Amino acid sequence: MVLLREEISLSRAFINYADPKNRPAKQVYYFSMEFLIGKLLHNYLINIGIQDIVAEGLEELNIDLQELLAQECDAGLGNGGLGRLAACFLDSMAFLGIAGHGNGIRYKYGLFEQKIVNGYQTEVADHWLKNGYPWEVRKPDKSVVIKYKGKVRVENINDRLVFHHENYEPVLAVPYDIPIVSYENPFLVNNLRLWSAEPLSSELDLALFNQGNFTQALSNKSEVEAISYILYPEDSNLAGRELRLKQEYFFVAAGLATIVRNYKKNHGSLRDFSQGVSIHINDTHPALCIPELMRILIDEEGMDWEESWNITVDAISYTNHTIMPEALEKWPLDLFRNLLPRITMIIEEIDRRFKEKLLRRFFNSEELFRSTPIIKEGQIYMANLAMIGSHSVNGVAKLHTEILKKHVFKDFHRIFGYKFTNLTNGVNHRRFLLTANPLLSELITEGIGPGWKTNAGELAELHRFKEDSAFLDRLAQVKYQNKLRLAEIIAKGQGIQIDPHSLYDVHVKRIHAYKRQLLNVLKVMDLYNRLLADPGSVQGTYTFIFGGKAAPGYHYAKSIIKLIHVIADKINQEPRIKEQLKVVFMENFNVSSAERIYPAADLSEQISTAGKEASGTGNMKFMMNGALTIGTLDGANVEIREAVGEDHIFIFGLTAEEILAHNLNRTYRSWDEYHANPRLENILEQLISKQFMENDGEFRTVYDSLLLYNDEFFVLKDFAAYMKTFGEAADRYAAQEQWLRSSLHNIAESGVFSTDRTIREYAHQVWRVRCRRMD
Ligand code: 26W
Repeated sequence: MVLLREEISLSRAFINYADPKNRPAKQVYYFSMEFLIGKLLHNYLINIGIQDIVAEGLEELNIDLQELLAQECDAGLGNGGLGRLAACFLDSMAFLGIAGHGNGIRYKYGLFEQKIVNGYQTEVADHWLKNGYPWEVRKPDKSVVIKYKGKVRVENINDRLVFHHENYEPVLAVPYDIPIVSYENPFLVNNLRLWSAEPLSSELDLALFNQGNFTQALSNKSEVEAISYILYPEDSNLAGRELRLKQEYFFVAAGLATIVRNYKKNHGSLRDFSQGVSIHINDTHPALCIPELMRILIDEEGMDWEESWNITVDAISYTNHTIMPEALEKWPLDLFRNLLPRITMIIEEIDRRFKEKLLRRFFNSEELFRSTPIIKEGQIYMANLAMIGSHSVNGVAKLHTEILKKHVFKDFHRIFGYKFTNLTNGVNHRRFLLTANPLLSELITEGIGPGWKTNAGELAELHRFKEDSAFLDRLAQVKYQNKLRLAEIIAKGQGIQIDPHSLYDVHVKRIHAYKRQLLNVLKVMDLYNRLLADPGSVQGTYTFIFGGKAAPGYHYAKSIIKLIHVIADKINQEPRIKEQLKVVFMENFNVSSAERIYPAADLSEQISTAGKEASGTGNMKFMMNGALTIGTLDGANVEIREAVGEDHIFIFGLTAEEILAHNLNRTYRSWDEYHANPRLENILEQLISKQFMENDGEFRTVYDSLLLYNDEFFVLKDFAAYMKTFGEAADRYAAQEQWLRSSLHNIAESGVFSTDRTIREYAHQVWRVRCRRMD
């Protein structure tokens, strides 16, 4: 602690950085196109340790802290898992005393707000800055000029090629800084720097205005501002648009310019750059860090290629977050060359040198030449660039990393085997447990003391209470209170009464075919059919809670949302079963609503097609809040099962290997499943029947995806196993004490899924930086 205070004051005085003992700590920069930070005030109060004092003070003024907290807007500068992970990482870096900073884009409009109209998703722009944002500080003096388009003129000066970028279109990148406050260490404040695009000079526009060229003046301005206008809402689909590429270069070039400027100020030269700086690229969206750093080192610093390349590779590390082929970024070479002429030259040279080396080492391996180059058939493959230009590549869960090594990047694994590591994701347990679930946090602290807040591994001490029925009772009480709170929110928001004694079966995440919300819907339909046919056939009461946004252009996902609503209406209004089943769709699922939903869940739905979900992090948030998981052997579910043991999780379905084998040998025929299971046959016919669905034919595409197009995501194949396992979960829930024991067991084992653990691993294995706390 004292050390940190000293460092802060040191940085203000004159320091001789040549003296190794005065070297500032290694800086880590986390480049991400998305930071889904949610609200910050509560987080700040808890981290600084003043929540109670502030609450008391406000009370004297007749202000309720909770009401005040609700006023803050939810900063939704991200789509889902990748963006939320980045936000959790910032928090853990600050907590661990790493000088780690975020670098991203200050989108004027964040992720759209979802409004449900007659069961359909509609999108409303998220104007989160409309009342100003209290946590940001604009730093105009730290602005950077970004250069697009134009031409590169090459000159030979004393046998050295010198590159001049001319006639470019300049854009001003203006930074806004948001403080990231460390938990229980107010002296350590890291920075999230978000860049906003502005026209370079307002006089320029004024000149055009004065010439009477109003539209052009305005269009220049809006063309420039468009760069930081909106977050692309596709969560796993490539939108190959020029604007997105502009965005990617924008925050990369602005961020690197600042980093290099600071480094030079402190160290003079860039020779040891990679010893003082780590640059992490969150998926391939910031992969232009590689050619941009090369450009700076070569064109601006006059270094030669080899030295620049060594520094670049040594400084940069890359995380892959998806294996979905449609999410792997590629760009047309022509588009690239036109927008970023010098960067394209550098990528071409990286590619040429890479191929040359490949030829020397693997001269007779054709597959390698086919799969690994950066430029192929007129396209630039960003993952290949990231793989070649960084010293470390990691997947986000064990299974995911294995799939990368064995399949997606199999050929790269042959070449760069030493670069691959696995770093399983985590979540910030201080946000998703300590802050989001105060009742459970109090109970835990009463039981095992407060140490778990700074060392999540200590949650394991909760095992002591597994035979303590008084403690289990209190755990049940806490869950009940949280369920009651959610029931009130639902009653108020949508007028649906749900029973807080029912099993809350929760499926919240982005809506996507591979995440298989449809499988869950088929389950609900089956329970409904069975109950109607034979009222005694299903025991227990259930509330099925769905939530999540569909990408605006993703029609299939949007039909799933509508389908959930149609089923909900049918079930919630059916007098014969409405006491036993309820279906709710939570509108506009975001970080803030997530914080209310996880604490109230009993059963966590993690049912993606095995091999498709890189990790998942919702699964971890549910677990920490005492929900049991029903899921496939996919992503981090595999590791959750390892942690809790198979008795405390409900696993079903095909494995990733089995799915792979089916796809390879074409052995799956969805019609077989349909014919083999009369219940399934019935449900599928209901999907397209007039008497069940008000709009005839509306769900024909869903039906066709399952039968005509052979069910790409194995929904029908896994249906029977899912129903059986759901039945087991329901039985366990009926045996309350057993359920509670499993719930406690899940909480106790969740410590390993704190991002404090994940970030320690990144620090040691990837960034080679010390954590100043507990290292
Ligand atoms: C080019 C469009 C695009 C946009 C976003 C492609 C891909 C993405 C992300 C990589 C998608 C994403 O958020 N992936 C999720 O990352 C989480 C954090 O690692 C994982 O937990 C999820 O399993 C993974 O789907």
